[in-house]
Amino acid sequence: MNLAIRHVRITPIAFRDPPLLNAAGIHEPWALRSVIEIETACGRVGINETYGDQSMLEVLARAAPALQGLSPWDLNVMESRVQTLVQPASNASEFQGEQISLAPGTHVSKNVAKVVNAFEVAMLDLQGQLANAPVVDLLGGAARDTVPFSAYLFFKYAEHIDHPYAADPWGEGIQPEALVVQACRMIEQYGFKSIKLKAGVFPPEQEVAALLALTQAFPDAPLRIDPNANWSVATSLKVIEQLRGVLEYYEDPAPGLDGMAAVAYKLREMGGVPLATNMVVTDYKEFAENVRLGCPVRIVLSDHHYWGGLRTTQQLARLCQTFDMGLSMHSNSHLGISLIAMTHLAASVPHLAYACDTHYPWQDEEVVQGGRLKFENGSLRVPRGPGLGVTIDSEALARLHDNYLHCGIRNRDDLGQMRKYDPTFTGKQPRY
Ligand code: GKR
Ligand code: MG
Repeated sequence: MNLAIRHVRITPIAFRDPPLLNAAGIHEPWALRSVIEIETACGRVGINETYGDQSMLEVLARAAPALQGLSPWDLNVMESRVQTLVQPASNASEFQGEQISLAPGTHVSKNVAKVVNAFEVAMLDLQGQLANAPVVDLLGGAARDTVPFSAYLFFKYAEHIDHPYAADPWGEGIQPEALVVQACRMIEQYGFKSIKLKAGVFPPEQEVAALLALTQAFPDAPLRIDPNANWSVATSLKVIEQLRGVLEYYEDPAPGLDGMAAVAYKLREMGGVPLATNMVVTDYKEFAENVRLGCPVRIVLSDHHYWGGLRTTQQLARLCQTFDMGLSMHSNSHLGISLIAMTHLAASVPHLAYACDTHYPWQDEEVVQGGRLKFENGSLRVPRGPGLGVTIDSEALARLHDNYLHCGIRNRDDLGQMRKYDPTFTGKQPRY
């Protein structure tokens, strides 16, 4: 069997995404991803899913030759070749575009990590097929058979301003009662046990009211709120005063590690809730800085798509354990290949103690054979088949690629989309 890698296919796709509101603006009607297929000379194919913005597609194309001739087992060689081909340019600007970055998926300095992940997961999928073992076993075996996810609620409009297709079934979600209805619907459909509210959109009083309504409706559900750093330190402290005893963790209230530290030090005096982040501890350098400051952030919301893959996220878990910090998972709009990779990874990390984020309920399309993945009681069962345990539905891939070709979007732009609704919207942070 000739296992040398011969072809790398990178297919950009677009799928319907509802008008979800956040600190940067609003989701566009189409979310972008890319599907990676790595094929060996003997015809085996390993797959993965990652970001689909133009800059990511360019960097993936630049790095693809790194895989030529490698065996699926050559992860370390792949990583060093990718490093050589994709070093971030020293004069590269911090963020691409003017909007605030809600996840470091757009951060130039994450290019190497993002590409290593893109190839690593597909190579692990190949390894699993060859060893006839699920990816979770290649990662040391399952610490749990099912992985819990949380109900990820958003303030939202009923329809996109550009009306590219029929309105989604979730309706408008602005007032606290509507958020409770949204939670009921999501929990009924998926069985989630924890709830996260994406905030930083409306005046904090309105968002606090929504959270209090949720805690009344679901008194046993662990709750989180995430304004994506759109609150000042003073506002963050005022909000937590009103949410005393309500939150499981407080996610990215204030901007920057300094802002988070200022909030954390005050919270400690109040014997308070831990801070979690996917914005200020996003790589090992930032992890070290957090430690130097005495760990103001107590929970890292990891994401293998920009941390550099499944194995490095396992190492991150060890570090978190060493410093007595918690670990969970962040998400962006995604489909089933990403979800299943998250599931294998989360199952392999004994230290993971919180339900992971997922945007999955907000999507209704799929690219894997068999269609939408099924949650049981808010959790996904870790597949026991070889590799990732999912394969590509080639008709669906062609359809989603056709969406990409026709949707007219090439980079995620929540700010630009929001300006269609409100031309004066600045997206300046922190807004409140
Ligand atoms: O999808 O609008 C969104 C989220 O705000 C996303 O971009 C964030 O990266 O979910 C993310 C978070 O937890 O910050
Ligand atoms: Mg977050």
